[in-house]
Amino acid sequence: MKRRNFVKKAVLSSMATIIGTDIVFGAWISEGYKPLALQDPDPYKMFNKDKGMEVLNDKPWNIEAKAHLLDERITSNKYMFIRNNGLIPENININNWTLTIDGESVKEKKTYSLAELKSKFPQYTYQLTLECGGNGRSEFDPPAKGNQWTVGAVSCAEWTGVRLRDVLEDAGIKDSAMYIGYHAADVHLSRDPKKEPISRGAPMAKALQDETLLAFKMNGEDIPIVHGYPLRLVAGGWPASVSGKWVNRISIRNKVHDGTKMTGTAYRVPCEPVAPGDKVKDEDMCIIKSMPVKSLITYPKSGATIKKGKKLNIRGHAWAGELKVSKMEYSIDFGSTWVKCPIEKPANRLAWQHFSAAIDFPKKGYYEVWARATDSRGASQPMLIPGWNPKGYLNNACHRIAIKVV
Ligand SMILES: Nc1nc2c(c(=O)[nH]1)N[C@H]1C(S)=C(S)[C@@H](COP(=O)(O)O)O[C@H]1N2
Ligand SMILES: [Mo]
Repeated sequence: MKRRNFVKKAVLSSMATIIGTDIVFGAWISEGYKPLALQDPDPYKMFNKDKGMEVLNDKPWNIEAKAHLLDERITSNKYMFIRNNGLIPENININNWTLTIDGESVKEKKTYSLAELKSKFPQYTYQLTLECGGNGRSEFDPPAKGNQWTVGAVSCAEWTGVRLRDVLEDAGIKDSAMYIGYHAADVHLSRDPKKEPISRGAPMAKALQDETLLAFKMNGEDIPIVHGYPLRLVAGGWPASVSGKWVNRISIRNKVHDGTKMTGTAYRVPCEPVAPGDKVKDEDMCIIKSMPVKSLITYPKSGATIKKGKKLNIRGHAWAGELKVSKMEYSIDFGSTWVKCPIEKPANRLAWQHFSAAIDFPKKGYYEVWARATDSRGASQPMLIPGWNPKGYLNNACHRIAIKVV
């Protein structure tokens, strides 16, 4: 008799994790069979997301929040956007997960287990703003290819881990070091094991900052699988693509990292402004570093109604990449006049900052509330769409909500 191929225990347990409960007769599932619950998965259940989130793509999974869902001071998993370039790794076993530090500019190639990372190095917790470089892409005209993010590809969660710097220094950094590049366990859409979905990085100066973490906790718990469990690089203030999920190797490079989505036009903008629709040569595209100043009105939801004579309380967050937000203003007359409103200090460097205001409206009718942040170097958000670029990155135009006074 032919022996049945049973699914491996690890596969079974990861299927059970995704389904969210034990598969009681799981041992009888034959290899290659996908339980129905996984054939047409409900992303909201699978990833524990709020039903108000918007699925932009399912292969790979890309899911965004709406402005009013981001009202919390610290973003919880339910409202955190998902940006995957490939397939989520399966069969994660934290007991044999390792992180290797290698590259041309490492003094001694070293491999650490998760337990070693946690016990050998001090742990730090920071609130860190992660915004996808393509957040706001949907507004560009002519349109740019890629996920049509509106405003919801941003989060600020609390991350706990060890400093990347401490680990790199433990392995030893040669004078020739210029850049770090991450490698991760996710799978290319083609399932070709030789291809990486994404392998980006950052200059040494960013890698060595206090707040650049190799994180294993998000909001005090294990990082959710889709957000990089069991180990994730978190580099707040830069395009979130630098924050590699499921990281298992970091290379200290003696040149700008040349991994997947580091080269060509990926995560790059024209070095000099171009006219909308212009073709730009690869060599005229520059890597995005710090994200620009931006803000979001998270309360009330656009479309809210208020009684004449009542003040409208608004609130939201503002962030400015590597910089601080030093001024916050709102306008109710389509940007012709602006009123300053209070902006709180960040919980730590690279955390978003909270603002609020109480607004009086002169008479009944339709209004828009526009919000505008200014960074510590004096750069403000543009009122409408900023410089067009071929891939639709860095749209930091003022956020607007509609209000009816009745
Ligand atoms: N390994 C890996 N890391 C990754 C990605 C990915 O596809 N694979 N996507 C990047 C991009 S483009 C973004 S915007 C953020 C999204 O993080 P989140 O899904 O946790 O919100 O992760 C980054 N890190
Ligand atoms: Mo991204």
